[in-house]
Amino acid sequence: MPFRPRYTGLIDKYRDRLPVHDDTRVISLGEGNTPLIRLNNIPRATGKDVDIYVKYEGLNPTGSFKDRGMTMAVTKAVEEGSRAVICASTGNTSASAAAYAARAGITAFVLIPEGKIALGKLAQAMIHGAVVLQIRGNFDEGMQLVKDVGENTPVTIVNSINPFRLQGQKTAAFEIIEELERAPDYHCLPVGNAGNITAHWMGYSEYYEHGIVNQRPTMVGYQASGSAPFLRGEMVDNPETVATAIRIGHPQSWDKAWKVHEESGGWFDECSDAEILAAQKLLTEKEGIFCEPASATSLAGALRDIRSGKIPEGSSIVCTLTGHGLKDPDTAIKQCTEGVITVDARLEPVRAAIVGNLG
Ligand code: AN7
Repeated sequence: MPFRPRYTGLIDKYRDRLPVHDDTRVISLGEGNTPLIRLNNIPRATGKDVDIYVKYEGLNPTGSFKDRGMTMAVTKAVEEGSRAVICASTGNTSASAAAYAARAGITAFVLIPEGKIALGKLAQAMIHGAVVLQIRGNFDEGMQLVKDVGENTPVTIVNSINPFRLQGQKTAAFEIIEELERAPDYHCLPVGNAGNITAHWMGYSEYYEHGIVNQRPTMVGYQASGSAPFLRGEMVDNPETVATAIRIGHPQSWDKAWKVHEESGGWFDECSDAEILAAQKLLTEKEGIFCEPASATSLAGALRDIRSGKIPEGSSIVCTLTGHGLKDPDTAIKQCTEGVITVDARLEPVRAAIVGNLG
């Protein structure tokens, strides 16, 4: 059968800029190449003259940006002869590791905090056949366990401490530059372990150093208030937030992210859970874009900084929407106070409900 795929994933696309060989067996699900969507209604409502774009990473194969890093990490693990990968996760890394391990025909072990990962992510890890270890503890404790067990067990760690992860994730910056034909003025991201903000800066810097662009963005990282070690200036032992993806108190890329902060002239700030959920709802209702709560942190923070003028008028801003809204249906439904209207299966009550809601 003829098969001419239109797009074969980011390793094929950016082969020259990634640590792979011509004969490397690539483990791919067609990740990357996600839409950069210009917001229409939300910028107008700020009353400020700004261009806001969202990079919709929820449209990756497993529904989050983690796939960019996982295609690299699993490709290299297989190349090195590994038969198993392992990660600790707040959910998305485990979903991605499970899928790419399945694709490669190897085993995935995932450590997740019991009761604290969104339903969709748990479903993904389970259905792809990962060995799921729920720990009675949080992500940070799981991460330490993974590091400890990885020392003398034949498993490859695929958390973002694996350098191939960041290599894959830097390609998001390449895509943005190619579409805007320049770097944006500001790039806003949610920050948990701070691997992604570091990877984006690597990508922007690479294109800058190779003369493809003559400017790099100011990098801005937003954290949930209950899980904001970069704001506290020290590790947080009992992180809490509705945005479970970023319920992380001991970021693994601590030093790297402070370097990004310094080199890009950017800043960190925090958003309350209420602000995060409001931004998630705003995006769904005003733009038709559904991201998970953690992802909305980038927009929540950006909107505050646009309104205050910290991000000046005339700026172009990219907000990364790191994961799909369907990952966390429970939180989405809880936010919808209007609920659902139940009626008899007859014309009159249906018509009455429509007329009563035409607004
Ligand atoms: C939707 O899955 O750490 O700052 O274990 O799932 O690079 O950690 C997830 C992180 C943002 C934070 N948005 O990125 C995991 C995990 C979403 C995420 C982040 C995560 P980093």
